[in-house]
Amino acid sequence: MRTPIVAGNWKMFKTIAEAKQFAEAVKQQEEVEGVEQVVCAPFTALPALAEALQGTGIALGAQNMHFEEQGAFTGEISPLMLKELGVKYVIIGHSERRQYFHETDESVNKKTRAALKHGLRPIVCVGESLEEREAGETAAVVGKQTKAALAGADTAQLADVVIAYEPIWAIGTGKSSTAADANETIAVIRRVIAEDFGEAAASVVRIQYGGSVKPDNIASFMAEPDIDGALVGGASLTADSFRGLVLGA
Ligand code: G2H
Repeated sequence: MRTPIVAGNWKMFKTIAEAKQFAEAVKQQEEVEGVEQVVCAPFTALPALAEALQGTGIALGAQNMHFEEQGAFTGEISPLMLKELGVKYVIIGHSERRQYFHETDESVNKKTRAALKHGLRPIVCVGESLEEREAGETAAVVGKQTKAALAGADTAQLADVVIAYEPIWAIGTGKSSTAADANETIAVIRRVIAEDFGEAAASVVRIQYGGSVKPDNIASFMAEPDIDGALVGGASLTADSFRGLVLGA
């Protein structure tokens, strides 16, 4: 059995003060069991959140990291720095990073392996563009991205890997994939993992859907057999909406 996982991706939203307000609001809510909850916050808010989220059951996540432990990489943050803050998850290769910051399958692979090496759980993002979808290339594109991201990983580490399938055309657009379509692509991802790492390892990898997930549509995705959770941007920004997502998961 794979534990469902709901992860908020705050993107470049929330100052430290705003992040603390979110945590305070979460503390007023009753805890929800049976769903793993993660908030992936901007680097600047992580130290304050590490403290403020204590006792809430919400784990801390980052949105990116460099693959080296240290070095002359101006503006970058290393896995060791995230570990020191108590970060448990790190989003790797979100489509916005691939599109605006030139991340490639190669850098995604280096970061994924670095995260695993340092005991951080990567949330590896894959997904096709509208053009690729219309050309019937969805399975080939996400299959290639998945294989590239996980190349060289140890089979034993796969239980710590989360994949987020986010069709690019569904991100922040209000257009979500149908649950059945998302499940079909996610099943392809699981099959591709099984090809490289075996059925047993593939069966423990959690695969999320992402792209305009909201409290009122998350249940339809979670009802699908291969969808194990959601990576959520806009609808993860308030404590009420985040709770709605968790209750629906
Ligand atoms: C996709 C998603 C979060 P949103 O980027 O990763 O954002 O839920 O706003 O579409």
